[in-house]
Order: sequence, then C-alpha cells, then structure tokens
Amino acid sequence: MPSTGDLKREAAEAALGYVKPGMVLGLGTGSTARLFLEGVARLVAGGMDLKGVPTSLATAGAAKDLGVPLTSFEERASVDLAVDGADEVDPKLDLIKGLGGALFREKIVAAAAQQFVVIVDESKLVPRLGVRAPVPVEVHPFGWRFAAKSLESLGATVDLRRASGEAFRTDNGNHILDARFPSLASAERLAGQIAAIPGVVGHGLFLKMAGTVLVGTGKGVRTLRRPGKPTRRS
Ligand code: A5P
Repeated sequence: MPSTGDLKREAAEAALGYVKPGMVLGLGTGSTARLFLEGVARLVAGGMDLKGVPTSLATAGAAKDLGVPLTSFEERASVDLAVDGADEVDPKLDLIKGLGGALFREKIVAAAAQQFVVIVDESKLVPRLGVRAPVPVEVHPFGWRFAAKSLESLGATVDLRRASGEAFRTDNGNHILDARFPSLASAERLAGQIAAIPGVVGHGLFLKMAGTVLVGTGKGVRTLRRPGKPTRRS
C-alpha cells in the first residue's frame, strides 16, 4: 500500500516531464512541491540549465541547499512553468491553496506562468471546494479583526492561524485567517467578496488557474486537464 508521500512523489516526478532546458520555473511551497524541487535539483546536477523563482522563503532556502539556481521575480513578469501542490482540487480544477501559508506569492507566480501544473496525491480531490479545507485569507495585521468580522458576515467561521502560540506571520509579515464556509456554492462569487474586504492581501481560492493537475494514485499518475489551457509536455 503506497503512502501519501509515495503518491506525492509520483505526481512530483511526473511534473519533471514538463521541464525543458532553459526554463525559468516557478517553485511552489509545501511537501509535494519540495519533492518536485528535489527532482529539479537532479536535472540541474545533470547539467540542465534551469532557474527557479521561489514562492516562499522556505522554498528559496531549500533551493539554495539543493543547488538550484534562483532568479529574482522583481526582474521578470513571467515564468515558463510553475509547479505547486494544492490543498483541494475540484472537478473543474479549481483549487484551495495556502495551508502552508505561502498563498500570496504562490498565486502571483502561478498567474505569471505560461503553464501552471499542480501536483497532488489523490486525497486532495474533492467534489466541491471547502469540504475539508478552510479558505486561507491573508490579511494585513492592522485590519485583521475587521477582516475576520467581514468574513463572518459572509457566513464563515474564522480562526486566526497560530504557530507556537503566536499569531502566524507570512513571509510578507501578514496574518492568515482560516475561513470555513458551511456551503461554498459559488467559489467565484465568494472570491470576489473576499478580495473586496479592505485589509485582505490575498486568498487561497485559485480559480481557473491550473491548466494541468497530476494526481498520484498508486496505480499510475492521472492527468487532469482544463480545456483551453496550455498543456505543453515533451
Ligand atoms: C502552501 O502555501 C500551500 O499552498 C501548499 O501548496 C499546499 O498546502 C499543499 O501542501 P502539501 O504539498 O504539503 O500537501
């Protein structure tokens, strides 16, 4: 019986098939993205010319440790391929991301990618967003209580994320509110409502962004594709 880690690795290894020499890669955050990064490090060690744009300080540190060259996103407006994990994937390939706290940079890099490939184990597939994961909402510390109250007025139960007893701080110095909605009927409408709350810096609803989702199943990788999104693969 393969472990969740095995399924994540299976998906991560499959994503290496999308990597071509000379690419600038968006490097995701989390345990599955870490496995992809290890694969990228192997390609670099084998002589492939690749550069990465990390989506978090943790990924930047891991890339440095593994010998993957980085380039600053401040010097470019796009990347060739972004590969990242997700917390939930629905049948339309819409996602919840951000349980790792890196959603703000992850969303920018995914949006800037020519191709955005998501790598998950099959436990992340859900019939509807929000059935298991909360929607992480990054908020500026100044307005977090107001943002929490505003999310509650949209029907959410809201928790300020904590780490070691303290309010969690993102790489951007902000807090995260984990918002659970009893029924997330229209993710698109909700995404607009959340984004409109003053003090909200970003949220973990990644809608119409993923072109390809690679799912580790233990019986081979399932490739899910969104119609109309580029899925170039060697
Ligand atoms: C990081 O902020 C998240 O968006 C991660 O991509 C997500 O939590 C998936 O993480 P795992 O690959 O560790 O499950």
